[in-house]
Amino acid sequence: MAGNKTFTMIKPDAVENGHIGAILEQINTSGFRIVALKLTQMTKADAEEFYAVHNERPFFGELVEFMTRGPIVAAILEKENAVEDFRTLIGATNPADAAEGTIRKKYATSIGENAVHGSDSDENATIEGAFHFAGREMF
Ligand code: RTP
Ligand code: MG
Repeated sequence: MAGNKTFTMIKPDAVENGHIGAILEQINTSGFRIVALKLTQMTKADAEEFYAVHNERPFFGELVEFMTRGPIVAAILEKENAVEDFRTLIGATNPADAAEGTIRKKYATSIGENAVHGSDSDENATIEGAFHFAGREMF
């Protein structure tokens, strides 16, 4: 079943701009089932751990600042081919390069503040889901 799940966050920019409802609607109508869902805020330590893979990158400090400045919506989603299909649904990291109709094209403001996260592998989907949710919060 791990191959059928992905993990997402609606990032602080999209929450601030009032896009939670529209983004969840697009996720649902695109065939993803919500397995786990909550509004939460990451601490600096949480964000540094979650994004540890990027800790040598020049944008790391900015990324941690951004991801901790307000609440996010964390969710686990289920669908066949979930990881790849969800990354198609959200579009390119930079909204300027994102395809028409994608979530980032519609709601992201910049390469850094790009509205949503999507896991990049089945393995990371499992790790990231477990980072945010206890077993009893997954349905
Ligand atoms: P994500 O992990 O959030 O789904 O995004 P992604 O795979 O498309 O992009 P990734 O390379 O994993 O980068 C993670 C997040 O870091 C921020 N970023 N800022 N200022 C910059 O040049 C820059 N590059 C990346 C973005 O928030 C990106 O989503
Ligand atoms: Mg990534």
